[in-house]
Amino acid sequence: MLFHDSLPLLRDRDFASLRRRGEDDGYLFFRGLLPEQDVLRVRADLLRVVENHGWRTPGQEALDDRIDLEALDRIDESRMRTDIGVSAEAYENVQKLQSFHALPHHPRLIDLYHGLFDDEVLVLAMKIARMVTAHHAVATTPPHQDFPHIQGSRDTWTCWFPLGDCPRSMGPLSVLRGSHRHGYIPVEPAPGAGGLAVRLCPGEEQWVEGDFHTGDVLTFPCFTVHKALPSRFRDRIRLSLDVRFQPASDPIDEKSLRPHANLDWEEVYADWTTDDLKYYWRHQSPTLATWDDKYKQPGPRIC
Ligand SMILES: O=C(O)CCC(=O)C(=O)O
Repeated sequence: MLFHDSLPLLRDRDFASLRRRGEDDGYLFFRGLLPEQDVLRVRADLLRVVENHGWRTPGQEALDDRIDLEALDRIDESRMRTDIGVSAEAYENVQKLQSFHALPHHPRLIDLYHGLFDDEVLVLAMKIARMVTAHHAVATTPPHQDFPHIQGSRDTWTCWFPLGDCPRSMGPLSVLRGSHRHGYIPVEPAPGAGGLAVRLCPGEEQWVEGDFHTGDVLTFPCFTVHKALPSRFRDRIRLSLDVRFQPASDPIDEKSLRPHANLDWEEVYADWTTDDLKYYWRHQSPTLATWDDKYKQPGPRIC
């Protein structure tokens, strides 16, 4: 089944219908929500990091996602961020990019979540870039829910978008339609980002997918089961962002206010040219939630 485009409803500012569709399907997909140039600027910045680490040919066209897999594959697993797809050092350099942190605050995204929540929006400070490669230690993201990993508000929505065209052959996300209605689903260990997979029951097969173009956005609540499709290309890097949004009045886990790397915020901010987004969440005085490890413990599922 292919994604249903909800951009016409957003253009009509019909948030009641968008909320209803989100409740029915467990996802919303928007064709061309973000301006291409804004997305491609971040793509170029990430590819520059990839180039600086020697995994591209120097002088390669700025937006070209082909990589030197042989060079990347020489990196020992212990130095890899296998949940991301490149080395920990490269990922730290991405986490320091102002453009990467700024894009999720795009007015079109804030407007969308403001309408969905009918509340002030809190963008979780922990923002994630995936730089998925065919490195030998990297596995395709398994079917999972975000709630065990993020916790905090049960009204958190994940926003996933590729930094460039990402047809199904390149391994974008796919969602299990209606799966959010089950609430929390017990997990088991699995290879791939997050290290946990939900236990699916026979018949839970309504996977929805699509070819993404630059600017397309997929969003879903934190109980929707989703996974990545496998990439057919060993010599290309799949670049995407996943960022979370919640009503500002809801509690948030403290981890979501930290960088998604072994860095503190001052290290992240070291080369930023403006201050407006530094510690922005402090102005919203978020309430802290209590983390519960039980959601990450493997458990049985009765089908
Ligand atoms: O991009 C991926 O492969 C994983 C992203 C994901 O699972 C998420 O956004 O929750």
